[in-house]
Amino acid sequence: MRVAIFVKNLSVKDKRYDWHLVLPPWGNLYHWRSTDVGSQSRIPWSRFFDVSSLQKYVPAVELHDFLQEYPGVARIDRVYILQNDEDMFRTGKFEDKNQLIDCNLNQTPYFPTSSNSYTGRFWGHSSNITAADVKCLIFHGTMSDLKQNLYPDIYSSVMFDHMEIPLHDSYGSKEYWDARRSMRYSHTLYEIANEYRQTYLDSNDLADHTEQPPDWRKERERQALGGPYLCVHLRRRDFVTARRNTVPTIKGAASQLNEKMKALNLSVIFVATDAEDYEYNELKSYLDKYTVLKYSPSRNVRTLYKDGGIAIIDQIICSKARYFIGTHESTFTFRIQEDREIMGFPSETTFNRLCGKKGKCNSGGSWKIVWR
Ligand SMILES: Nc1nc2c(ncn2[C@@H]2O[C@H](COP(=O)(O)OP(=O)(O)O)[C@@H](O)[C@H]2O)c(=O)[nH]1
Ligand SMILES: [Mg+2]
Repeated sequence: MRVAIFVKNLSVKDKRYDWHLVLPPWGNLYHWRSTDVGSQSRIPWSRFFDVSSLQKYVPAVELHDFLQEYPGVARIDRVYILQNDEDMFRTGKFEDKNQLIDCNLNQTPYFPTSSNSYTGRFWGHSSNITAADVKCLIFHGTMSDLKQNLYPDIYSSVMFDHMEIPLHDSYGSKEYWDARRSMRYSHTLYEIANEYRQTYLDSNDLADHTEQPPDWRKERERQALGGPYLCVHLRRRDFVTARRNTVPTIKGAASQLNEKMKALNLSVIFVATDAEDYEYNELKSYLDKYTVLKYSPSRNVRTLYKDGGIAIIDQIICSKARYFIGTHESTFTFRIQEDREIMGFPSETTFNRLCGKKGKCNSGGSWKIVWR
């Protein structure tokens, strides 16, 4: 999101250069555990997202298209490895900083080669990408402050590593939401989710008022109803230990769901979760008054779309539920809430979360969409 906005601003504000955002492939995420779906690296952006929709927001190309521009081995003119200023984190005194230092090359994933260039993993493309120069940059500031490092008259391609370090210029602004609305999932993932909704949840976009115009730029404020089911995002695994105070036990989650279902007059619960099977079965056993469902992908879908695609299908299904309950401070939950905001669900059906052991908590805040 931050990078899309950054490059979009460059391309709008400075027409002398034909700025493009290069979308590197996905891969090797900590959460992707399946070992029976083939390789989960070098997955092109278009497997998960609708690149042509994003291109209506920012000039963007996939890495494989970028590589086409280079006969033989591609050479990135400069790589910046962004680093936090440890002193600021120690003292708590934060100020803008943009300080170039020589890297300790033993501690970076890039290595000088004999031919005056650097090699490295480069998203699994180590054999056809090199860098002319690698520098470390101690940085504190917002995305737009990075502009001073581009030197477009000298460099035609610049890569930033650790781009999580710069802050949003305006999180939650109209600009943010424009970029977010342009980031749609791939058509096939919507189709798979829609087929599941129709077959198991009696849900479709027409009946649920969850249609999206083909072009996000033509999208207007509207009101969604959602399919006749509640979706819960039940985040487990690392959250169970790392956030023990805000994450409920399975039994606690079930009792909160039982209560909610009574109030909502629904009979179907869709569960999106990274839980182990035994946890899911335990949850189900406490909810026997209701139909409890989980998306189980076919072998074919798993092999093609892998753990990342399955996660997106879960998110799409949850985004179209009549009522949603998420997990506190899970970004997976946040993205579902954003999609629901875009479709126009009433806030009270979106900004809900499971409470921790005490069973009572506030909603966890609501990031409402901004249209104008
Ligand atoms: N299929 C599926 N995967 C999930 C679910 N919850 C978490 N995951 C996986 O775990 C990852 C969680 O990482 P992230 O998106 O950073 O969210 P956070 O860690 O919950 O803040 C997701 O990207 C998925 O790969 C879920 O409900 N369904
Ligand atoms: Mg995470």
